[in-house]
Amino acid sequence: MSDPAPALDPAAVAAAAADLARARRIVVLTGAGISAESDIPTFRDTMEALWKEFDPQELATPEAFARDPETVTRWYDHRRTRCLEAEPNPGHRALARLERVMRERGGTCTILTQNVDRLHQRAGSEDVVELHGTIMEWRCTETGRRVELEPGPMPVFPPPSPHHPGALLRPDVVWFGEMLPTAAIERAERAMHGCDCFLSVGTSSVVYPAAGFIDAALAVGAPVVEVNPQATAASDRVTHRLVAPGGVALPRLMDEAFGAGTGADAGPAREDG
Ligand code: BV8
Repeated sequence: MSDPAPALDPAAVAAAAADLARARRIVVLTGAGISAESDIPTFRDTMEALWKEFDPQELATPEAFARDPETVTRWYDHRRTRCLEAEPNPGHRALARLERVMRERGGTCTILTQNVDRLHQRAGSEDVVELHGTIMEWRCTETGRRVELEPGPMPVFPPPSPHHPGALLRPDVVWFGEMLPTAAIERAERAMHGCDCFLSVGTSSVVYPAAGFIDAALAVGAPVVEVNPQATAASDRVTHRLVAPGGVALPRLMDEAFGAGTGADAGPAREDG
């Protein structure tokens, strides 16, 4: 178990909040850490008992799926049902509020998420780019057609595709070694135009091209706020570090930037917020 995060530094919160309050084109990169408080294990957490002997990076590849489609689809369906049982946490809700506050101010807040759990959307965020796809949709390996899934566990593994004889269903995620969806990259690049404040929340900042957006923000002179209880591969380059869980730091940051009560669950932001 990692050490408890130190208390949130008020000066760091104030400095980050000042940049956030001035911004009108906010981009937020999120990783598995923002869903940790929704009880969804991160990639670096020890895998749960059933899967502890598997390395996620080994399973999240086309090669693993080709070699052992049963094991890979069982792992993804297990994660899918975990995601369905999970609830958005105050960190997700604070980012949904941030999008609403920006809209009220004539600005934008775009989330570039590496996560596949759809908790941002369930928290109310609308401007979300799923860089690595979603575990909630699966597609035919032959036709690419997506299928609606039942909420409960799949009845058979690997699941046969209803769209093509002999084809299987695979999760609609981006595996290591696969290109990110062109539409997602294009949307992310459009969001980065004029970015004037970048948040990086709950990511170890080691997976590319997603982690590259941190340096893209720095390259256009946008302040970068990192929210993470641990140091990351980008910590020495960011502008502000809030060393705390996202569910603690993000509501605090929202309150500081836009007025108390705009944190995670408040109602419409106050005019002077
Ligand atoms: C690509 C979806 C072009 C699936 C994921 C060799 C061959 C091929 C490619 C490469 C190669 N070498 C490098 C690459 C590129 C590779 C890559 O970056 N590898 C890394 C490992 C070096 N990238 C790719 O392959 C990408 N495609 O490059 O295409 C190409 C094509 C062919 C050949 C060359 C190039 C595709 C990458 C996407 C992979 N799919 N997910 C699934 O979910 O199963 S990645 C997956 O892992 C996640 O989406 C995420 O991106 C990554 C895990 O990272 P994090 O989200 O950061 O999570 P992590 O557990 O690491 O960290 C959690 C953090 O949270 C920690 O910092 C922790 O402190 C913090 N935290 C914990 N609790 C909290 C918290 N923070 C806040 N609050 C808390 N409470």
